[in-house]
Amino acid sequence: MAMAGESSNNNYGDCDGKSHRKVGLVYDETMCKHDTPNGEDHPECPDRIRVIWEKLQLAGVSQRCVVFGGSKAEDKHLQLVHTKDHVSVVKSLSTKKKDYRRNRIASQWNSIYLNGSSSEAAFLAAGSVVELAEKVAEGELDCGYAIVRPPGHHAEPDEAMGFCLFNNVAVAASYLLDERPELGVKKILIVDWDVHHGNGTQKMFWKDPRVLFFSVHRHEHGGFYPAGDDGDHNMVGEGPGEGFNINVPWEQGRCGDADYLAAWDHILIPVAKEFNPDIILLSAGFDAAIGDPLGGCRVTPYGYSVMLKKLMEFAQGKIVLALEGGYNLDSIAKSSLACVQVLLEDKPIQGSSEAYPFESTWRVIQAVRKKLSAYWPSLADVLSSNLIDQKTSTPIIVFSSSDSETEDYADDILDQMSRLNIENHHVDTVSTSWRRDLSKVDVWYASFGSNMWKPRFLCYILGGQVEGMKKVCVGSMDKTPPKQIMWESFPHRLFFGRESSVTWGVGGVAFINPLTNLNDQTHMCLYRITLEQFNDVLFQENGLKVDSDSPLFGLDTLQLVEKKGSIPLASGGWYGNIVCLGKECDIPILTMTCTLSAVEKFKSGEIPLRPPSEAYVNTMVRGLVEGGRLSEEEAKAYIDNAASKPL
Ligand code: Q9C
Ligand code: ZN
Repeated sequence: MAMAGESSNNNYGDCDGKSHRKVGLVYDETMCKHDTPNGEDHPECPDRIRVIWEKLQLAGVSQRCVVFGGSKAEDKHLQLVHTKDHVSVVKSLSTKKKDYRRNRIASQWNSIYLNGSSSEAAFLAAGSVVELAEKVAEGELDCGYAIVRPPGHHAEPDEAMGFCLFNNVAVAASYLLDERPELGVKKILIVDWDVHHGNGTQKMFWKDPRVLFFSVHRHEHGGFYPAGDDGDHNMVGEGPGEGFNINVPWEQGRCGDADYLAAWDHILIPVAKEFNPDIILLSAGFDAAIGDPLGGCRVTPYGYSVMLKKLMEFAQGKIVLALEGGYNLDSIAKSSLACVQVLLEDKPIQGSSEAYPFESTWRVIQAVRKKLSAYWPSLADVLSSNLIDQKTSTPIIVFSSSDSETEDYADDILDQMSRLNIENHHVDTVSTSWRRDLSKVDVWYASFGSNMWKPRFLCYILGGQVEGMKKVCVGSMDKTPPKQIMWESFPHRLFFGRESSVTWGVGGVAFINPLTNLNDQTHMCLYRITLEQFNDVLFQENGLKVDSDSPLFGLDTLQLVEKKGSIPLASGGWYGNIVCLGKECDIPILTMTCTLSAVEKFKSGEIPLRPPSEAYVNTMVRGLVEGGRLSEEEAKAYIDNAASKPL
């Protein structure tokens, strides 16, 4: 454990001959004990904080800071933003003797794993940010960086989410405002530059004008994690908090320094001047960093250093960074070092950025300014056309990530299935009557292709379009998101066949052999949806309208498939074979693949096997990595293996 005494130097401005600010760092090895229960790899891994700490030590900067070990948050402080229930559920995790009890709790939350040390780490993470914020607010320190995990900004009042158990930054903000009025902190600016939207923090201060929450995140019209509308720029807060919530939702990935700095210069900095915060808390995730496996953005250490420098102009430089996400170990270590050098006011970090923001970036910035100008006069001016003409255009997308492997067949199917009355847009009582029955039955839809990537699958439910897709999905009639998501492996052979598809261009698409083989293992992401939604997925996979007056797969067929294992569908097509892989919680697990006779043709060479295109591989790898199933390396090897073995 790092102890305060480890700080080799408490005499600021003389020992090393340079004057610098009094910077606090929190690092505590105990927070490394929070890990997956079964030793599986996960992007939010213990090494994240270790590599940051080691980098700061090797660079000789931690020795110039005041270092603290973590301290545990008090229940009553956690309860300033969380429910009593949530605090006690997290506390109880450590006393559970069996992993399965914790697994059950974890499975009720979105993207959470738990082990026997998760609770301790969560209390330490929150408590450490509280302690550091207190010391900065008191003036004992000028600023600081809490290198903590688990992260916090997705955690909501009553639930853990997105690798986060307690909302560390929100707890610290409420602590200063509600528990330490004598410190005079009346206005707090929370900046969240993690690549994901800080949904939890937003919710906690939604009606609170004392906290200005600013989040810049990859949003993709609600397709990027955490999916939905919460991160939209129209979400400005409510009641007395109206105007004190600012979202800058990127429409695309690949955003880098130029995009982020444009958001700083044209939104955050002018608003911060007007708001004039007493202290800044920074939800410092580094998953928008170049090289991050989840973020897909391109911020450099230099970019982070400039963003931070600009924030240090406010609140007399009182700023507290708390680590949130960031999953490329090298990127987060370098970005963290750049930030601590800025906190220490060392000489500016060297670097350069790409020249211009994306066209979509200017569009987003203009929309945010327009919406927020009602509350912040400094945003009212229209940006000059000279400025917004400076842009990088987005390359034309030449493939679609639609998983519709039947797409080239779609025209044939449309003919065959004219009985589905696909041109008819009206929804009458006949066409919806089957929906009522099927909406009451749950199934697991098991995906092994690009649908493993959740945002891509969600397009079939919520409607919309994610990176790489040519067309917008209409979504299901019932837009309830999957009730549960889980990963499992099945003893089936994954393989790739066909010359090309409209979706992915040249290269094969994924199938599994409907027959089991205990030597094989296919990773699948299971989405718990209704049978009605499953039909809407089938319709969309087959290029059909969702307002059909009969289901493709009804209760009778469900019964049949549970008995027989697999049945071909009337739709024909490449994915017209529904296979039942078993049951989970007494709910049937269904997937779609080719028929057995097609497998025979693949075996004989009558239909050629083909490796998948790069774009298709990337989407599958992304699904496996973001889902926490495999590391990037493992995912690539897994796909590569399936694509290169003979059948
Ligand atoms: N199929 C932070 O960066 N992805 N959290 C889950 C599920 C969750 C990220 C994908 C990403 C959470 C703090
Ligand atoms: Zn994140």
